[in-house]
Amino acid sequence: MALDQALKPQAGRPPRLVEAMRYATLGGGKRLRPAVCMLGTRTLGRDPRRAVMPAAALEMVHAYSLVHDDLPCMDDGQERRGKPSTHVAFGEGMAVLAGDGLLTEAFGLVVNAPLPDSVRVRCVATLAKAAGMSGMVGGQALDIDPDLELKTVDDIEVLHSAKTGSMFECAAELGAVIADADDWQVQALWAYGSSLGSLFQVTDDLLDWDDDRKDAGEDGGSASPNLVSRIGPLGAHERAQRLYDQAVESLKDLDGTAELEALAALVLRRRA
Ligand code: GRG
Repeated sequence: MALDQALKPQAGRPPRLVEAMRYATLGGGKRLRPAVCMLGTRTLGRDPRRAVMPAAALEMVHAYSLVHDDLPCMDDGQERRGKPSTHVAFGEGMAVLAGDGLLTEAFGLVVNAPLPDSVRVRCVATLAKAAGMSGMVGGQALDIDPDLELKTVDDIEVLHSAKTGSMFECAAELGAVIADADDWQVQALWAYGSSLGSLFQVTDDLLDWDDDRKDAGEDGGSASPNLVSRIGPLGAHERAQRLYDQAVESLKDLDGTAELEALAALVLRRRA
């Protein structure tokens, strides 16, 4: 498995750091972003194995974001994927470094993927944009900025689209780029990833929306704004269905899209 291989203990790699990076990345997680990437490549008629290393890189960037998001200076999450979060298991300093290591090694993985130079360069640029300040990190910055009041549905959607949506858009776009797709195909997959990312976030908010949160106030005491508190559970379910329809509609000019449609249906109906 590419992730296991990328994170192998080796001479020169401090064992405890490798252990923390493996802990954060292996043995859990739905692997949604790599699935989107590899299915994107296959949908466009290429061997999905071409996408293995960029797909593993997407998961490493995702794992890093979860490690850092769980830190006491962010969400202070004590558990992740049913286990103590990385800083609880390894200490804060090691968790920061594990996240840093995952982000850095992810780019190394893309650069070393057995793909044409032009494809690798485009993958690096796309991943950097999605993970960086106009993507996931930017979204997280909006989320923690005490001077920003994110009250309206539009505000929350801007935040979600950057923080969560960017990595789904990136996954789908990488799938197309790796398949040497035409521009219109890249655009179609990007649009699919965009709707899928929003759908994922709505279902995430629905899953988070339990009685404890309602009791604790508008966002249930969470640092992060929840869409369900603004539009209600029914509104959120309707929105999820609309986003699913939109994701499927984005694929209408492509052939062989059953797997991507099934993945969107899985996200629509997910319970975890
Ligand atoms: C700290 C740089 C930095 C970024 C944090 C993505 C993110 C930005 C924070 C994660 C916080 C969070 C729980 C957001 C909700 C959406 C989300 C990304 C959920 C976790 O993704 P899944 O369900 O996770 O795909 P698994 O465990 O299945 O991989």
